[in-house]
Formats: sequence, C-alpha cells, structure tokens
Amino acid sequence: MYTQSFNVPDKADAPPGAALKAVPHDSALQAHFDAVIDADGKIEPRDWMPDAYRKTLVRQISQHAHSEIVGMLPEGNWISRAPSLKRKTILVAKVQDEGGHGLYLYSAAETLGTSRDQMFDALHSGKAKYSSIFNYPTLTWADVGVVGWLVDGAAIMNQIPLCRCSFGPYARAMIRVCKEESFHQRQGFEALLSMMQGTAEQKAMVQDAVNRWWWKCLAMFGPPDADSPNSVQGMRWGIKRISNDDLRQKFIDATVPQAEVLGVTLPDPDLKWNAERGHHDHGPIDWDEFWAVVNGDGPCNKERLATRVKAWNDGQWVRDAALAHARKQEERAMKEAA
Ligand code: BYC
Repeated sequence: MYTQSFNVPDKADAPPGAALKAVPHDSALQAHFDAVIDADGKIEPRDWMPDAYRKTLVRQISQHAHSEIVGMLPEGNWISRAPSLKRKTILVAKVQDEGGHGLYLYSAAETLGTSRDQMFDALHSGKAKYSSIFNYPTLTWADVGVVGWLVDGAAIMNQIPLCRCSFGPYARAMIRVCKEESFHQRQGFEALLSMMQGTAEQKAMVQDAVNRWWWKCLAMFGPPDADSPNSVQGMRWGIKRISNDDLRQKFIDATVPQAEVLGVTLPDPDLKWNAERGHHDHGPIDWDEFWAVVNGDGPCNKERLATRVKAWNDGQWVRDAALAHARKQEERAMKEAA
C-alpha cells in the first residue's frame, strides 16, 4: 500500500495503531526540535523546525545579507579617492569581502525556502530592513578608517556569538565572516593610527569622524533589551546568544582602551569606568533618531536604496545572459546524451 509515508505498514500485518505511530505527529517533531535546542545542537535545513523559527531566521539572515551589500556603498564611495595605492588595494579587498558576506548569507537564507528574488524584492520595495548604520554618509577619508574600526568592530562583537547560532548554515557562514571582519577592523584601526601620527589637520579629521560615528555605532546593536520584541524568543531558540544591551556594553568596554591608544576622545561626557559594575557607564542613546533612520528617514536612506535598485536593473542583462548560457549548455548536454 502506498501512502505519503512509505514506512507505514499494511493493515493486515501490523498491530492496531501502528500506522498512526509511524507518521510523526507535530508535537513529536516539536519535542525533538526542543531537545536539539536544549542540548545546544544544530538545526539543519532538512530538519523539521517550527514555522516561527524559520520565519525569524529568514528575517534576520536576509536583513543581515542586505546590510552587507548596502554596507559596500559608503566605503565603495572612497575607492577612487583613496590616498595611496596601498590604501586603495586594502579598501577594494574589504568592499569585495562585504559583497562575499552578502552572498554567503543569501545562500544560507535560501536553504530555508526563500528565494533570492523574493529577498531582493523585499529590499528594493523598502519592506526589508538593513542596518541603520549604513544610512549615514562617509564625508572624509577618516570616515573610512572609522567605519573599519568602529562599525566593523561593532559588527564583530555582534557576530561572534552568531557563530554558535542554532541554525547550522548561518553559524558556519558567520565563522568565515568573522575572520574577515577582524581583518577589516584592524585595517581601519591601522589607517587611523597613521593619520593620528600625521598633521594637526589629519588628527582633527579623525576626531571629527569619531564624533559623528560613535553614537550611531552604539545604536547598531538594536533597541534596549526592554524594547526588543524579538530578543526573548531569539535567545530561547539559540539564535541570539547575548542580548543587545550586553553586546553594546562589551563593545564600549573593548573600545575605550583602543581610543586611548589612538589618542581620540569618545564623544560622551558620561563615559566613565564604574568599578562596582566592572563596566563603563555611558550617556543616553538617541533612540528617536535610531527609529527615524530604521523607518526610512536617515540622511542617506533614499540614496542607498536607489543605488541598489539601479544596480539590480543595470544587471538585468547579465542575469539574462547567464540564464541563456545555462539553457544552451543544458540543451547541448541533452543532445549529447541522446
Ligand atoms: N538597524 O527585537 P530586536 C556589517 C530592528 S553589517 C536596523 O532587537 P533582533 C558590515 C530589528 O530588525 C551588520 N534595524 O531585533 C557590512 C527589528 O525589526 P523587525 C549587520 C534594526 O532581530 C559592511 C526591530 O529593530 N549585522 O557587519 O532580535 C561593512 C527590533 O529589534 C537594528 C546583522 O544584521 C539596526 N541596527 O535583533 C561593515 C547581524 N537593530 O526585523 C560592516 C544580525 C534592530 O522585527 N542581526 N533593528 O522588523 C542581529 O544580530 C539582530 O537582528 C539585531 C536585532 C541585533 C540587529
């Protein structure tokens, strides 16, 4: 007898009730999923998973992928104006890496059953979010160094725990991404260090860039835990391992001594070591500004989206040509096989 499940025995040679047991019930699948999560195991694309887990991952991974490719724009803007061949080579490699990160992440999201076309459609129509940080302009060459030092620094802090995310493809993509981000962060720091050993104008340029980016980087970690609707469930599922506020605190504590080495001031009069807590206290973050930017009202939101949409439209002929080539190859292979 054929059913959807081939391991259901025929009635004649099976004990009563056996057929029912052979097809796992949703609650059994849920129990297995919960057990894997509780044991800190990995969920793989072919495993059963609750719809809400799948949806959360598609949301987070696709938004992360969008952040990587939109993140290419503010720095890509400086490739043609890098101050030396060495700096240009480093910047080209870094921006290219970000494109690669986007591709790993789109591939990881595809294993959950969404398509690249769907994800791009969500980005281009403004439905999908991407990191707030990329809606600010890179005004001077020092901004490129500060993006490497602080933006990539914040990104690594957020992404190291994602290497232990419960969803296998995302966790594995993050391991490689973090290795590359660590190079990005160090190249930014090194570029700033050499500017800080330069002229008074160069030093002032670095300080100005730090002043403009510091608060935006703190907001990158997302809203405070108390206002973060996705955190509790994300932590329960082992997608998020450390909360938004705790990651923000770790980033501040790690960055303060780096700023001292560089010789720059972080623009927060309330920033000071609290021996009792064993952490730095900091001043209030402007969450109204953060939400305005997330909701499309930042200084560069329209420009960033328009650039991505144009790149997509301009690339139509490449996608058409690749598909035509693949079709021809398939036809040739069929003819040869016939
Ligand atoms: N910007 O409940 P919450 C990079 C949204 S790229 C915009 O805490 P969750 C790099 C959030 O999506 C770095 N939106 O959410 C590339 C949610 O809205 P929805 C990108 C933000 O998911 C090139 C709502 O606020 N990294 O490294 O638990 C050059 C409530 O938040 C932001 C990632 O994407 C934000 N900053 O936690 C250089 C990492 N923050 O979706 C560098 C992966 C929050 O419900 N993502 N929102 O409509 C994550 O770790 C988490 O998704 C977040 C947010 C910590 C960002």
